[in-house]
Amino acid sequence: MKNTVYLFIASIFILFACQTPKTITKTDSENIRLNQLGYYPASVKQFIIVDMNVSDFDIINEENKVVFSGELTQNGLWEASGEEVSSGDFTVFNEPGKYRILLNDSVASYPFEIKDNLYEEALNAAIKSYYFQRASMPIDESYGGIYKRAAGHPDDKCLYHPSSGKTTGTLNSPGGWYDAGDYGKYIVNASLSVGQMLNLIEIYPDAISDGALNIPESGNGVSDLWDELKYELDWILSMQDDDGGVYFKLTALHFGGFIMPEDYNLDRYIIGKGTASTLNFAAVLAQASRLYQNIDSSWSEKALEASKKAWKWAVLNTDVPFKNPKDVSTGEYGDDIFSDDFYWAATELYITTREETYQTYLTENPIEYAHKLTDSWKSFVRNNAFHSLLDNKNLLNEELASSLNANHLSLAESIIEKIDTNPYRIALEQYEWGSNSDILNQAMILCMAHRISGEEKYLTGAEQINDYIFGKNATGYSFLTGYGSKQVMFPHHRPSGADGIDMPIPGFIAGGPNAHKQDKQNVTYTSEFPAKAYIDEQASFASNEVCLNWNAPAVFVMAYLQQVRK
Ligand code: G3I
Ligand code: 9MR
Repeated sequence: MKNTVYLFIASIFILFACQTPKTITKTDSENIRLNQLGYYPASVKQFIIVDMNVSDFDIINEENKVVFSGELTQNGLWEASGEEVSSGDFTVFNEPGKYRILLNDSVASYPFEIKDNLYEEALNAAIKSYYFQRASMPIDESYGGIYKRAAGHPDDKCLYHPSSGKTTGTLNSPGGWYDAGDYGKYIVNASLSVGQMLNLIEIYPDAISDGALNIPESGNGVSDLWDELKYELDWILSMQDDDGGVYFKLTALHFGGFIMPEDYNLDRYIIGKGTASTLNFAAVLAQASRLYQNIDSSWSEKALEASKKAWKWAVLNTDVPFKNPKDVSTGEYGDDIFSDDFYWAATELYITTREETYQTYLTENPIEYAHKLTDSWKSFVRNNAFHSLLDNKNLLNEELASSLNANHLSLAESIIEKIDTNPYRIALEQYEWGSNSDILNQAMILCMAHRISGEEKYLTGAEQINDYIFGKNATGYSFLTGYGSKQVMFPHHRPSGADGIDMPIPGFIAGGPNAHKQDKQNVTYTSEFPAKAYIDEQASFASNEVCLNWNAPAVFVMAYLQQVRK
């Protein structure tokens, strides 16, 4: 029996090897949507065909010879994109190499690879994008190459805006990362994003080695990811008032022009102080405190003290939302529900201190186990908490541990069900500002489900979703700058726009399709469909900006896949 199978495989191989190469009349077809980086040998390998009447496909190698053939499945109309969709699957073909998909003997896709270590470079770039966002220090040529630049924003004498509660003096609050395409620094978004990546290093402390990123700290004996996160954590730590409350943001009064950081000419202010910023600060510093204990014990102690002090402030100030004052128009990151922020802070404080009062808080104040889409800086804090708890189940009472486990798997199951019924084999039907982060957060949830259950279907789901980011989507773009065949060239990112270099700085996830098109006065969208409401123009801040909290889940998902697939 075994011999017959071998014979069969060998004859197919010979059949393919003897054929004459195909004559391709059209390459880089926009109608074939695939992961433009490719697939790990062991991965699910799917692609999408839109608006073409075809029933089968071939995979061709670099000599244009067919190495695999398969049938397409008709998936029907996708209302979000207005396309007739079919899909192909060549999961069983796992021979490393460079290939294209071929339709009708003549129409070929962008090239892709089947290989080990598929995401290594893209992952490193996605982390290094944070280095390029560093405030208050130059990007030297030895680390930044052509993207070298002078230091911007010393932020050593920031003025207090009255909304901070202070009217005199200045705050020294240097360093940290710029939030996005703008040069602001915002505590809630910083904390959420660092928290998501701390979730990664709690699971895989060695995911990124020392030296992998070529940053100034490379070679110091500490993982470059840990070093990069510490640059932001030190800034976060500087934003606490003496009474324990944490300022909301450090920005100018308004967004400035598309100029380099070093040319920035607006006064920088410390603005607001509220419950969300204080609790998110408490959470991420408690989380970091336990993880950095062996790296810098005195910093770790300081971080925990600051975290506890912040918690105390929040307990006395349970409902202080932040709203932009009349004279301020930089990012608002509005939120007026704090139960999830309390839950995240209590979670991290409990895991780090093991003090029972925090676990009691969690048990007495349960929150819905859900993934609430959009605005992850406010909606995903709960998931950060769940992920930390799932990774420290041994510290929890049995009831809490088992309900979290069951709830996570049923959340993951609901995502899988959506994938199975969606023509693109993804789980997102709603396209809002930063939709790419919604989709990556869904993939992150599936990675966590795989981690706690070991079930392959969750990993498959995470890969199906992640393929979307690299081109299996209704726009055909690969959304990580510098990667893929159809690249984002004009992100709404001030340094990329102002540096005079054609290629944008690599490693940034663009916001993605946004049905609400809040920037439609600045740009002309070409489609009415939500999943196509994206435009690669610098002016499109609502679909083509970059942002800390959009890169963070990309880092988690790619690093997770690298760990389990490579
Ligand atoms: O969800 C509602 C939807 O129900 C409603 O129909 C629609 C109508 O316009 O609005 C939707 O809400 C939008 C929300 O994003 C959804 O995510 C808001 O209009 C929109 O204003 C809001 O945009 C936020 C944007 O800042 C403007 O405040 C983005 O979420 C947020 O990610 C973005 O964050 C900015 C920072 O402020 C500054 N730094 C860059 C960063 C990224 O763009
Ligand atoms: O450039 C700003 C971007 O960094 C912000 O995230 C975005 C959020 O509202 O706003 C952009 O600034 C725009 C402003 O909001 C409206 N007028 C056009 C500005 C961009 O040119």
